Amino acid sequence: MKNTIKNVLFLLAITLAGTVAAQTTPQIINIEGRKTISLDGIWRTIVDPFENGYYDYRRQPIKNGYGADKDIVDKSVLQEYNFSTDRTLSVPGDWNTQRPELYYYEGTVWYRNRFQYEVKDNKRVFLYFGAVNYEAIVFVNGKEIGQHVGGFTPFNFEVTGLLKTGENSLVVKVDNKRMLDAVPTLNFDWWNYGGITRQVKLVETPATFVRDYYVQLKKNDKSIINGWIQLDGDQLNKAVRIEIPELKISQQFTPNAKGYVAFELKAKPTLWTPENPKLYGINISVDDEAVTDEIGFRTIETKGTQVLLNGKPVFLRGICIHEEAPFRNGRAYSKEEDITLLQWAKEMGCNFVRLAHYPHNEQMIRQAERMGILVWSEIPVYWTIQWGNQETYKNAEAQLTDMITRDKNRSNIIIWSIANETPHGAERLDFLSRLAAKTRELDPGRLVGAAMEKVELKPGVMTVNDDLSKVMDVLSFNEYVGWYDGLPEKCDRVNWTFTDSKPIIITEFGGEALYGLQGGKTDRFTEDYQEDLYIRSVNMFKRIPGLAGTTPWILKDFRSPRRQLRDMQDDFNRKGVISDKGEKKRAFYVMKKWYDELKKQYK
Ligand code: GCB
Repeated sequence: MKNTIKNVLFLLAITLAGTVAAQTTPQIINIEGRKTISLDGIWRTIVDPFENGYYDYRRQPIKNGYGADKDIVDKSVLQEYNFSTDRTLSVPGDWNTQRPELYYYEGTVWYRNRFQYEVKDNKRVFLYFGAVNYEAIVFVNGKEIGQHVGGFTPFNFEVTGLLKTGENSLVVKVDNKRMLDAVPTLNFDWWNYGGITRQVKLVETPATFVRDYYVQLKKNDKSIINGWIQLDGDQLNKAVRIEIPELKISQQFTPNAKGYVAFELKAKPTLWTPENPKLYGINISVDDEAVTDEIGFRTIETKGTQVLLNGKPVFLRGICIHEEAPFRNGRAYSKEEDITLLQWAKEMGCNFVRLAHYPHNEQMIRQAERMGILVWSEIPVYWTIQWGNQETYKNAEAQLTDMITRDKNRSNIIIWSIANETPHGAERLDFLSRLAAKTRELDPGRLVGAAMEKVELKPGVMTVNDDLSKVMDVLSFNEYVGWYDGLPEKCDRVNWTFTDSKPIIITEFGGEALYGLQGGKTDRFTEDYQEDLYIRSVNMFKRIPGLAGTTPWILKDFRSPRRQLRDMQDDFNRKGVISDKGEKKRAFYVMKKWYDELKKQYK
């Protein structure tokens, strides 16, 4: 009884604090460093192309839709769905590669998980999703608790007071329909994998807990660790402690009335570098409940055409990667898959990856950080989205904010990318300038980039002529000389000139090849063509003044419905330097040779 009263008071307190679930709650970062219960596994599903479980025949939302998760107990009652007898899908995972009939499917699939839970006194509980593509509507024990839009970023809802001891029902309506006003929009060159593509967890926290924090070196100062901590709960002025045992740091701070405290700590950490990716264990605690993390310290800046890592010029020996599993070609989500992809990049001599074209899962970035790989992280503002639509802008800004919120403590991320190959125009410039400003407001410590496009000023003279470059820290662009623009020999005839004095990063180049296909050097889709193109591209790069990095397109062949040439593409973009089955093409070794040379030059 005493406990029940305590619990009611506790619930009342957090209700008054305005934190009981209704919408997504502010992102809780570093889920791995907290107490969690996994809800991954085999979920029941209903494929619902007409959204029958959400709308009635007048297209009005229905009260007792599939979210109610009712069992059929009384056979005289008409009920036209039953999760318990329907088919299953694995979570995490895309649906397209789990069931053949869902290969091209775009629309709604309902997911249901019934799980056991024990309500604990004085604990708050949140429901966390790593990512759901594209729209999620979430129901807990029959009640709609909120929605989320955007396929590659995490979100959470507070479910304190909504869960009960015993069996609970969780239903998610997942919809991956492409839409004109969405981010990305209707048209993109990758597979629109639908589903609950990343982990689902319950996160248990004390009444007042550390929700978010930023701990990094002060911009361009190697002797000060600065940052802030944000508490969540009903006692926001509780003391917080930050400990970095290896640096002998243990300090306590008192947050302000909003639960926020900013700090500066004197320290001389060993700097994180690709060669020595040193990470420090760190604990941030309120009372005796600590969040644990591993954080590296480094500086990043530009000087003229150079990128300086810890004050020293670095050449970004990169490769682009899509979040596709190395051998089975669905959405990648496991640590093992991420490690394989990153090991391939390392084997090629990379110290940098461009994680295209959307935020990859958190593990991928953490794993890259442990392996000493720098990261370019991107949001899916891709090709031609609705630049004049304020809702579209808000959507893009929310995805940017969620990405930065999640990954701002990763020392290996050096560039936030806000767009890929977007068409020039006033509305687009305004949209992207606002996004760039937002990026700097959220994280003043990193560089801002976008994959722009090249132009041919006059025959054989190339440049980037884009007003967007004025608001970028790096001059990054895609060029496909020798594939979309002429034959490989064109690379020999091209010279590059730039007016901006900024580091140049070639964010894409390359061409398609079917692994093992032989032919003449101008026969498209042969390895001979691709290899020759890479050799000539590298020679061309050696003539580019101010070149600071390259990320060829792409590490591995990936699925795209735009790639329809039978017996060559078969729904794969074949620009990988590795095939969809993990076989290395000859172009892989061209890059490796060059990157090995560069490694020596930049020692
Ligand atoms: C690009 C896009 C990339 C495509 C690639 C291609 O410029 O940025 O998403 O997949 O070209 O293969 O055409």
